Order: sequence, then C-alpha cells, then structure tokens
Amino acid sequence: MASDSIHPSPVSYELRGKVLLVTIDNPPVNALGVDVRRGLAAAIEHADANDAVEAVLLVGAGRNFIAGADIREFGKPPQPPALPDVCNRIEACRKPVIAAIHGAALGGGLEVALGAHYRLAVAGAKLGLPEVQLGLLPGAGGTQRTPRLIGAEAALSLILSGRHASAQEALKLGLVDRVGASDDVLAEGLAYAQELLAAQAPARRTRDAQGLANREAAQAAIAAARADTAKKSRGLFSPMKIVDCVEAALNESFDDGLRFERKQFLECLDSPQRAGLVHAFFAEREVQKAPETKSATPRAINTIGVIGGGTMGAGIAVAALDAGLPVTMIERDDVSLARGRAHVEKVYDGLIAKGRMTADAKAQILARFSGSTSYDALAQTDLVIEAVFEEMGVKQAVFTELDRVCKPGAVLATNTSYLDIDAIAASVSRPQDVVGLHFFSPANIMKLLEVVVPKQVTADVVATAFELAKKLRKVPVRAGVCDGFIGNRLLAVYRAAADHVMEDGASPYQIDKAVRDFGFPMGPYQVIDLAGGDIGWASRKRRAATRDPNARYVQIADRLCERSWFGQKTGRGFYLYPEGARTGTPDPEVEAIIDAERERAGIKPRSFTDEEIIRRYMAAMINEGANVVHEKIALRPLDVDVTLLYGYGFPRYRGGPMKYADMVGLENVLADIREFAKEDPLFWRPSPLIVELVERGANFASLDQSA
Ligand code: 3H9
Repeated sequence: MASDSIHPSPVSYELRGKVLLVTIDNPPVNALGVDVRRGLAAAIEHADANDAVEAVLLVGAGRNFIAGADIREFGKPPQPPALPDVCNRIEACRKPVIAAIHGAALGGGLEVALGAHYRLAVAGAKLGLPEVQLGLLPGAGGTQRTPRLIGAEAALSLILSGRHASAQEALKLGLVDRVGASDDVLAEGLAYAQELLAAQAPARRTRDAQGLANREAAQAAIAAARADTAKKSRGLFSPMKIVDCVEAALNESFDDGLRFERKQFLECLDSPQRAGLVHAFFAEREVQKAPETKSATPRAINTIGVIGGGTMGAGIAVAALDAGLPVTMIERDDVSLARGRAHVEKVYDGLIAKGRMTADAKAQILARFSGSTSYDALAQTDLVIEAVFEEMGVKQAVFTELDRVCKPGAVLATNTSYLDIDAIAASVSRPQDVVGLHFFSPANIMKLLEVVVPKQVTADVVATAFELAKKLRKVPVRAGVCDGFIGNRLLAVYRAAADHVMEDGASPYQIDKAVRDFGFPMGPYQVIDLAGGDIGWASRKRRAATRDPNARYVQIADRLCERSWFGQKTGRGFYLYPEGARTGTPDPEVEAIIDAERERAGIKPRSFTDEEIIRRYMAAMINEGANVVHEKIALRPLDVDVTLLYGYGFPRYRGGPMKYADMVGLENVLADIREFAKEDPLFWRPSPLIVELVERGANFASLDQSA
C-alpha cells in the first residue's frame, strides 16, 4: 500500500497483478475533499510512471463509490487540485482506467467515473448528477462528457432533474458499460479489468465519444429543454445554465466547453441560491439528530392505531400503510368507520386511475388495514395517533380510553395542531408515554412532521417518534409545547402582518403575487381559500376572549366568512372560483368589502411596492422564528428553517427564513422591525434574540453551529 501525503491519504493504491487498485476511503460517503483529489491525482501519476501497472481500477470503500464534491468546502477558499483537473488527469492516463461503482456515484463522483475509460456498476448503484438540487451544475466536466457519452436528450434529462439512475438504467443509457453479475464490486471490477487487459483494450476517452454526432437531434433536445426550463424552473438560477453548457458541448471544442462550464459553475457557486440550497441539505439532516435520538433507544413499532377517519386520520393511516405498517383505525360508529375507510381507499383509487398503482397492489396494502368501533382493538398496538376534532375535551376523552385499553409501553400520540399537549398528557395515568405528532395535510404527502415534546415524556418515546418519522419518510422537527408549536405559531404572525398590509392598502391579490414572486408556490390568501376560510374563523372566534384588546385585529376575513365565502369549496373566498375552477380570479366585491373595512377602521389606504410587502412578511416571520428559538420551542434556527421549507412552501433556494435573515443581514431585519414598530409597537416587538445577536455582531448560523 502507498500513500503520498504526510497524513494517511484517503486514497490508497496497491498493485493487484497488473492492475493498480485505487481505493477511495473517506467516510462517511467518500466525498471529494482536497485530500481525495490529491490522492487520486497522485495515484494516476503513479500508474503512468510505473511500468508494472497496466490498468487502473477505481473503487470506493464503504457503502458508496463517491457521493460527489465535498459540499462542506463550498464557499471556502479553493485548494488545488480542482476537481475538473483531476478528472482530466484521470482521462489523460495512458493506461486504461476502470471505475467500479457501488452505492452512490453522484455529482463529482460520477464525473470521476466519466473521466475513467470504462465503467462497471453493480446492483444497488445510484448514478446521477444532482448538482441542480444544490443550485449548481456539474462542474467537473459532467455537462461536457455526459452528452458526448449518452446524447443531449438523456444527459439533459439526468442533469436537469438531478435524479438517480439505477445500474440497469445506467447500462441502458450507456452511462456504464456493464452491470456486474454479483454485487461484489471489487471482484467484478478486477475481473473486468483483467478482461480488458486480455483484449488489449485501449484508454478510451469520453471526450472523444460520439453521442452528439446527430447534431439535429441534439439541437432539438436542447431547444426543448430550454423551453421547458423557462416554464418550470421558477426563479432558479442554475437550470438554464445547464442547458447553455450542454449547448456548448454541442457547439464548442471539448476544452472550450470545459472552460465555459467552469465559468458557469463558479457563478452558481457564488450565488445566494447555492448557499440557500446547501443550507437546506445540511439542515434537513441535522434536524434528525435531536438529543433524545442520541441518548435513548426507540421502542419497537410494528403496529399503528389511528383514532379518527377524517382527512387527517385517513392521511396518517395511508402514510403508515405506505411504510408497510399494519394500521387499525378507530371510529365512533360504523358509518364513520366506513367513511374513514373510503377516505383511505380514495387515495389508492386515485393512484390506480393515474396508472401508478395496480388493483392488486391496493388489495395487498389494504390487507394491512383494519377498522373497529371499539378501542379494545388497540390492546396490542405499539403506537396510537389520535386525529380527532381539535377540542381539548374531545381529545382528553380519547386519551382516557387509550389509557384504559393500551398495553403498558404503548406510545400515545396526538396530532393536535395547537392544543396544550401537557394538559392532554396530564389527563392520563401515563404522561411519560404521551407525545405530539403534528402531521400536515395531506398527511400521506407532506414531508414535515413536528415531533412535539411535552414536559413529562421520556426520551425513548421521543426517539421512537423520530424513528417512526424515518419509517414514514417524513422530515421530523423537534418542537416544544406552545400555541401552534413552531410552524403554525409563525404562520399566525406572518399572516397577521399580511392582513395589516391588506388593511393599510394592498390588495390580497398583490400580496399573493408578491409572495409567489418571492418563491412560495401560493400566496397566503390562496392558501386560506384552499384550506377553507372556516377553519381559521373557528379558531379566531375561540381565541376572541383571550386576545389582547389593544392588539390590532383585521376583520376582513371575518366579513367574508359571515357570507359563507370559505374559499374553493364554496366557490368564492378571497377569490372567485366559477364552476369549480381551481385557480381563483380577483373579486371586485371582496375589494369593496376591504374598502368598507378600511373606512370602518379609519384607515386611509396607501400603496405598497412588492418589496415593501415582502419586507414586512419576512420580518414578521423571522422575528417570530427568533422568539421560538429564544423560548427553546425550536432547538436551533435551522429547525425553524426546515419547518417552513417542508410544511409551508418556503422556497428551498432561499434556505428558510432564518438563513434568509442571515443573508440579508440580521441588522437590516432589526432595522425594519424597529421602523415598522413606529406604527404598531405592540405587533412589532423585536425578538430579544435578534437584538442580542445584532449587538454581538453574530447571526443565526452561529447558533446552528454551536448547538
Ligand atoms: C458536486 O459534486 C459538484 C461537482 O459537480 C463539481 C465540483 C467542482 N459532501 O445523506 P446521508 C454527509 S456537488 C459532504 O445522511 P445516506 C451528510 O451530510 C455534490 N458531506 O446518508 C451526512 O453527514 P452527517 C453532488 C456529505 O446514506 C453523511 O454524509 N452530490 C456529502 O442517506 C451521510 O449522508 C450530491 O449532491 C457531500 N457530497 O445518503 C450527493 N454527501 O452524518 C449528496 C453526504 O454529519 N449526498 N454528506 O449528517 C446524498 O445524496 C446522500 O448523502 C447519499 C447517501 C445518497 C450519498
């Protein structure tokens, strides 16, 4: 074994007969940090210089080939050799280089393999160029070599989607030359190398491949991708650059194409979108590491109970069924149970109608589903999720029953969106087993799961909730008990800020558009119309008694609800939905109601620019996010970010509200809040956390890192 640096190199090489076996061993995923790049270049130098070497085999140690560039190096000063140079060096090797791929060969990892002369993959391999998901483009020759190897259309589809191809698909595309018969990647790779040597196979370079020979087809694919990207890439910076790079592959020499790609890559690397998306990548992994997941062992979860067959209960049941778990649904009578079951079936029938599921598959899934009107059916269930009407008395009655029937050690979860879970827990004899699992509608689709941790719960129950999230493929965020937990608590505040702006002069249509242009899929009033205005109305009425009489309260939504304009389901809300239309049109009558409300409140309307709207919307969101961290409801700012990204449509490329605050400068956010406070000091109270961070010259990221 040899290594060429003072520290043991993550890249080692040894001669196996005539083949130089080069192993990349850089846990956890063999990312291409500077030492790996140096090691790879050194190994190739060694191969060229050493007569005993006739071929080179690249393999990854552990579970992957190479997961890509080291994302943690982005934004730091570059250290040579750059990855494109390493890939070029591999390609220039005079002896055949073979990449044997298992696990992930993603981004720069696949680009290393494309620099090699032959590629083999074994079952379970995942090949792809996911850079677009990080706001980047393949920057180590990927945009030049891939279309040359597999044609422009297939290359564009791979690079623009960022998806992973299996070994078999990669073979079909021509991305690899063979799929190993076994999954022993080393044995398969060595055998392939021997075969190539025996056949005197040359060092065959991808830069010379002829995948773009049919120029017309390539041009058509590029034009189609350009048109599609213009339509779909919604404010994203890198997708159009990807199309430009593939076009350069068609029109320029390989070396000029590489230079063009490098320039585009560096522009992406410098963009705030890259910073936002990389933050999102790490944040969604960090949230999984709540303290309880380290300190406690989760309880076994093999069966799930769901109380309530409404939209939420049925969605949760589907999520659990999809994860392969048996589900028992409890409803109060046979009619309600039949309705609950129908809700569940409807989801699968929808998939069948779209051709995405067979009737057989549905039958197999539903074989795991059972229903009962008796709580006794839950006697042996490991974890029960209550999803009944949002009222403390109703919830406590359910928990009394669960307390009576469930076996010792069963986890008792509530899906409440804002009720006091400490009070629910206090109503049973085993508060240590009670936890909040706040799903988002539709529960089988939405990725966010707030794991709400009441005072008396034990760590292993919290760890169990995180384990369940993993099984359900949800992104769990740990939250403390308060009204609205993390997400809905922020929502209440930024919606109020939008209402203030509306009453002060902006139309709901302008506000929605400004919010959409910022990157949300929908504006706040579209969301209300979609969810049903009656839901918020009910909770406003419930809270009326406890509302601070001095706090500003905008009544416009109440005026619409009094007319039963609840949104899409009633054909009108803030928008009109003629004949069941799903996209609303502005309603002059709503505008007249808003005018009347302004007059009643004695407000002289003024105009707002979209930028002014967003500054208020974001300042409200960020300020409440800081309060939630300050009160330890959220562990770190990044937990707030993940909540908004996965539950509220916050644009991923902006990283989340707290990351956004850091990017615009916390001192600027504070200055905005103080300015707005001149008009409404009660609403715009700067969070003590923001004040403190600005005083110390720190930002939210510093809290993420120190937590
Ligand atoms: C690129 O390549 C640019 C080039 O074109 C041009 C350059 C010039 N770097 O996900 P997991 C960490 S852009 C650093 O939980 P899994 C991750 O944070 C890159 N760290 O495991 C985690 O750390 P921790 C293109 C990385 O088994 C640990 O590894 N490549 C990287 O569920 C385990 O990760 C990609 O975008 C990285 N590249 O999934 C691929 N990747 O334990 C990104 C992971 O401290 N990676 N980590 O929390 C993935 O998709 C998944 O990690 C993978 C494994 C499928 C590989």
